[in-house]
Amino acid sequence: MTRLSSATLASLPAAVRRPGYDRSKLEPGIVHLGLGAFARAHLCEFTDDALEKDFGAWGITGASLQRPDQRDRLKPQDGLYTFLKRAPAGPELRVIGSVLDVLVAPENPQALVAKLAAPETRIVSLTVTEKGYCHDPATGRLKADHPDIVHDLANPAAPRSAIGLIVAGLAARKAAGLGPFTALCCDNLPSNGHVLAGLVRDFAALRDDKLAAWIEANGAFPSTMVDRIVPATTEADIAEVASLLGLDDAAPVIGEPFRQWAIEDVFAAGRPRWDAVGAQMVSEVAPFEFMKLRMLNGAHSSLAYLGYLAGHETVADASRDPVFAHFLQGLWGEIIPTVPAPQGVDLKIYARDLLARFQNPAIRHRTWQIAMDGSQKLPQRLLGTIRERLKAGAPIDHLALGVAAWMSYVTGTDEKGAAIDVRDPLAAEFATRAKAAGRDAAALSTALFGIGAIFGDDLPREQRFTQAVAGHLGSLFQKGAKATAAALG
Ligand code: CS2
Repeated sequence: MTRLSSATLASLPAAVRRPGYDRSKLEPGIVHLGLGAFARAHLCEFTDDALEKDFGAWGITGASLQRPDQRDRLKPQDGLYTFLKRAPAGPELRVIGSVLDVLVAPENPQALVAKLAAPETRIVSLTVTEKGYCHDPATGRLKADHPDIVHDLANPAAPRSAIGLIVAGLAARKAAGLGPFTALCCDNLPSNGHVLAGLVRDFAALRDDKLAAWIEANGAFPSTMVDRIVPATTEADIAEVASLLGLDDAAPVIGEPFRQWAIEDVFAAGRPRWDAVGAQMVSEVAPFEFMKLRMLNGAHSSLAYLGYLAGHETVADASRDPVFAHFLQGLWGEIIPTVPAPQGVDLKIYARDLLARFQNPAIRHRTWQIAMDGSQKLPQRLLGTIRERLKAGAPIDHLALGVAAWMSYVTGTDEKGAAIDVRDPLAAEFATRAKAAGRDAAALSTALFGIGAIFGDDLPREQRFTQAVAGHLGSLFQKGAKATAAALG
């Protein structure tokens, strides 16, 4: 079958939406670090919409920080790819045109730094996942001993971390007498703009105090809240898109219809009209972040660990299981009092809508995918909420079960005794601690609470918390995830 590309765009079936602007006139303005499925289903779609509404020089140059696959798939398609929106009523297709080019950082880091330093680059956005920030998840501060940071300090002109690249780009702009670009963090971190600004500042200060001061005075790091459920694309998705398009597309992305983007409107050198196509430009992102990280991601992670242990392959399967649907209600009951509602939002309705999104049977989001990198996710998804509930003397049973399920999961053995493929930067550390503790809930929970990068030094001293988690973990080992969740009532 013929491949999707600029040349074949005209042969798409009429029902497939395509870029509503003259793509041959599109000039680059954004560099996106970490051009994975999420960015292509979120920022790139918003940008495609904004270009259609108000055309400008906002084409995207993607950069892969690790592997060449994305570039190899997208180049032959001139950057074009399909977004398959899976609504419960049936699929909708559109071809997105906002990505102009893809660079692969490890192949030529200097070329990427040059692109970051180019006068036309006005925004550098990022989706590099939580672990891509080389920070300590419990404190949000740079890990100066992280291997990538050590490498980048020794090789400032050929960095491999997102932080090293941003600082190299800003340093080159300063040297050339240019202003900075806006660094736009689109990862699920709390106060993500402030966290990124702090990491960039810390790294720059390790290189050169004057550079750090220039960034401090001139840089722009808006915080954002991003939301869309985007499961990894499968071979079956690729085959389905080909049959619907009548063309081969090696790089489609799949997502739910819902999307949300709240952005702090502090840009150094302009931005696309994302506000004209549904993004919310706000003066304070924090309420949106708390709502989304605690209610959506906190529930997602808890359900992923419990669901995986109980044998559910997807979030839709787990959340359609009445025991876990009931668990989610209890969990949201504990989370909601810690969330300041963004203006005009009813958090009970938000929770009701979340359940419907999780239960969307057309989205096959694997519990295993969400279970990944728990060490980087737990602090902002569950542990902040738990700290506040402890301080208020409020119940934490459901939240503690989420943490206990994570502990059971990272032992690497499921309820049937089968091995779990635990993916986490701290996976080796978990394995060592789990091996020493065996299936002794008290010993295992104590061993895992000792990982300060996750729990800080305060939570291991909170007995109400540690006992609740150890109790749940014992029950998970003895009775399994479903019976333990059911027993919460
Ligand atoms: C998920 C998120 O993989 C995960 O950890 O919780 O990717 C989630 O689907 C998105 O944040 C939704 O916006």
